[in-house]
Amino acid sequence: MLELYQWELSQYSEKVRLILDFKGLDYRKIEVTPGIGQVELFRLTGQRQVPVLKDGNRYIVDSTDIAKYLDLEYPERPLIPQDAKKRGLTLLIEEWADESIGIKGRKALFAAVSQDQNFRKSLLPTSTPDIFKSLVEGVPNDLLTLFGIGVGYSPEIIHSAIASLKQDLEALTLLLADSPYLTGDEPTLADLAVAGLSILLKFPDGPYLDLPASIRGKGLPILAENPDYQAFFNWRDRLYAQFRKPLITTTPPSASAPTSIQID
Ligand SMILES: N[C@@H](CCC(=O)N[C@@H](CS)C(=O)NCC(=O)O)C(=O)O
Repeated sequence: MLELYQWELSQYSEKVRLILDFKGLDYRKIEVTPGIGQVELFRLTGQRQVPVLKDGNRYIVDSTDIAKYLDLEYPERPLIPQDAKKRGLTLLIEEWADESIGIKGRKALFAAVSQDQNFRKSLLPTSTPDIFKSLVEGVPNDLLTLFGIGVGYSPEIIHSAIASLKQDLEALTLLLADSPYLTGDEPTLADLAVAGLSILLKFPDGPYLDLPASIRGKGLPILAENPDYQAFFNWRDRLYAQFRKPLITTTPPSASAPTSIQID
């Protein structure tokens, strides 16, 4: 069976999970322990980032390379269209999504947890003892790094990331105004990349992530609850309902629930 070395809260891992579900491929998740687990990952693959896909004795690193590998090896339900214009657009949007919402999403999540102590608390894994959850409520924002949430971004960096995410969401909403998918009438890698990478802007409403149910549908209010971008998030909900496999059990947390939260 395919194996995915991942973090549950990683947006690049989510992009690959969505692609695997779209293709109807079964896989086993291997939650990499930040730090020590990444040393092992480095030993196996020569780098320390997730996601990594293991197929037989092959390790494929990087969400884009994984997508291309899967399309080549498992051509059923193609991700990249043949038509030249659509193919070009798909590749362009996929690359853009990695570099824009993928990266800026971390900053939006950092801003969200900085503004909302309950959100911060609910991001902790379900297995965290209540006493520790209460402590986290009182933690000053600049100590968030200790919990692996964000890397201490400055207010200017956050402000500029949010301004540019607003433009991204406006652009995506416009692209989806008169077609069901980003490049036309059929779903492609462009849709799966954009939808999967956008989880940190607003977590999906449904039972898709092995994280506390209280974070479902939550995000930075200025993006997640902004009526201007509602059509985008509705589109994403539809895409998830169509293609993403819900978790079999969500509560109580399964044994594979992540034991730490790391998004960077
Ligand atoms: N270009 C990579 C980006 C992957 C990435 O940024 N992964 C993050 C988690 S979301 C990571 O592993 N960070 C840990 C590190 O850089 O040490 C991809 O598309 O897969």
